[in-house]
Amino acid sequence: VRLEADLRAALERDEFHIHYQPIVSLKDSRIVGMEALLRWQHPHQGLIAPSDFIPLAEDTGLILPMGEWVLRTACGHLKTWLDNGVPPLRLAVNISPVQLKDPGFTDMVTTVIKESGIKPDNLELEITETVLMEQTSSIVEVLLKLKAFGIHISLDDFGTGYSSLNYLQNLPIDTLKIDRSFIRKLFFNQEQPKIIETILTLGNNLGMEVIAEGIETTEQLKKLQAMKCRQGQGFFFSRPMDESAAASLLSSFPGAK
Ligand code: G
Ligand code: G
Ligand code: MN
Ligand code: NA
Repeated sequence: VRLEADLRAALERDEFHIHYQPIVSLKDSRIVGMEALLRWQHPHQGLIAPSDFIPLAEDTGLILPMGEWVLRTACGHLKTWLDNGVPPLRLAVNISPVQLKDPGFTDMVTTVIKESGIKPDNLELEITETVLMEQTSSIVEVLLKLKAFGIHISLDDFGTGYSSLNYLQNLPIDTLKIDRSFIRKLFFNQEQPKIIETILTLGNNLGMEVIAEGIETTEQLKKLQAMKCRQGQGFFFSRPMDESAAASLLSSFPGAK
């Protein structure tokens, strides 16, 4: 209960921060995007990870103002980077299923984009498979509207949920993010690379971009390059960093697509 009260106050007290992790081209390590990752600097408990407060935020509905804050703040950061001459890159923002089900979601997103002055093409919303399982017509409608507005949609943690090939075909998904558990197990046995290859083929055949998450070693990178995986993310390239570190990395690094 204490945490819930703290969570309510956190937005007003400016205790939330966004960290950024680069998404890179595996061919040449150029930065093609940045994923926004929420952090809570609690006054007494220190840094609290999203997995420790997002479920509570979802249960209490606080995820709505919190998610709007994340989107607005991250779009503002992106605008500043672009205004400072950083080559075009895509901002990836995680979206909770609770947000997707909120009737005001589409309007909120389009308003924030217009107000922050970025192009919809510069924004990718990351959703998880579980939300698609429900396949409610309202969620399909929301995704189609966002797509029509020019926003990209990616499927996060791909392969861990109850993937249905049906929704991949019916929904406007632009990008599959292969869950990091597959990359971690890459050399555990002979089947693992085949699973990743199959996801790559699936994505390619459906005209989707595929991002390998959780790349931590040169060996993993080399293997993924050999499999013709084009994009990746992980501690091997960079850990998530605060906005000022992200801004200086971007200005020293030719990004682009
Ligand atoms: O950054 P970290 O590994 O702690 O993230 C843990 C989980 O929290 C990940 O699944 C990530 O997608 C999720 N997450 C991070 N930031 C946000 C956010 O702004 N909104 C939502 N809904 N989830 C987030
Ligand atoms: O579920 P989602 O993909 O949004 O989760 C993002 C989380 O994954 C972030 O909290 C980030 O810290 C974490 N992460 C990013 N790269 C790596 C990595 O190479 N290894 C591990 N173990 N975690 C990572
Ligand atoms: Mn994510
Ligand atoms: Na993921």
